[in-house]
Amino acid sequence: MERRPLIAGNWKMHLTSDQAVALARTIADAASDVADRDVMIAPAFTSLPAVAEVLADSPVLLGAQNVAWEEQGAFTGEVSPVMLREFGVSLVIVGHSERRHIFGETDDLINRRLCGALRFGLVPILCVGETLEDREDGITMQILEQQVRSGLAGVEAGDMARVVIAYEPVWAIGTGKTASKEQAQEAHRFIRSVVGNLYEKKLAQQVRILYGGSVKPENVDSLMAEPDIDGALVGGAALKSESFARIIHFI
Ligand code: G2H
Repeated sequence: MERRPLIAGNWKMHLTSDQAVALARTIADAASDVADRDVMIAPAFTSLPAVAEVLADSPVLLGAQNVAWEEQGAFTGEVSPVMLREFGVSLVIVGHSERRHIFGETDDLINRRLCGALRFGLVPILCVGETLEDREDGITMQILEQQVRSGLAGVEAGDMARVVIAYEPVWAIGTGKTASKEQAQEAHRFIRSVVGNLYEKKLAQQVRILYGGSVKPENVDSLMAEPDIDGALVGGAALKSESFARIIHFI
């Protein structure tokens, strides 16, 4: 089953709007020759309108870093899926480990965000991943299974085909440590099997599973060569145009 790769840049809480526009321009240029893969950048909410203008004639997709689940209402500090769509956002990250660990987002909250994204036509990127302690305790796969099952609760097969999953081992995020390609492949294959148990095997074969955690030009080719790795969610290296340009041109 051919799955179209997706390279997604997560800019986290970096860059003013002017800086974001400048970086988006260089990425749009760098991605202009890319036809066989998807490229996405997710700036801070405040930069979305300006970056959307830059990407208007570009194949680069606009993503957001989080989303609420209602169209509007008394949800101070949140941004609705409808508000994101207004600026051409098509994908949204949910359940990033920084949301889970710094802001205390629970599996239930993340599931609500994911279902809200789907309901309003956005593609959710559901992030899952174990901590170093989980790995050392030998419970990596249980944690991944629980996060995948909870994150996808109530999602019907028809919607599941649109969901993207990102495996991001917490110990590899922003630390410079990358999971070995064997560790990443093992986790990706396991996540695909969990999806296969929840839905059909055929559907699991269609779902894109990204790797995230210190992806850089030096390791992207070997990670992408693994059979169950369908793309990358890139943080630090997505903020440098040369690095990200090389990553989107992975071999
Ligand atoms: C993981 C990743 C992007 P980095 O958070 O989601 O960041 O590539 O800096 O580890």
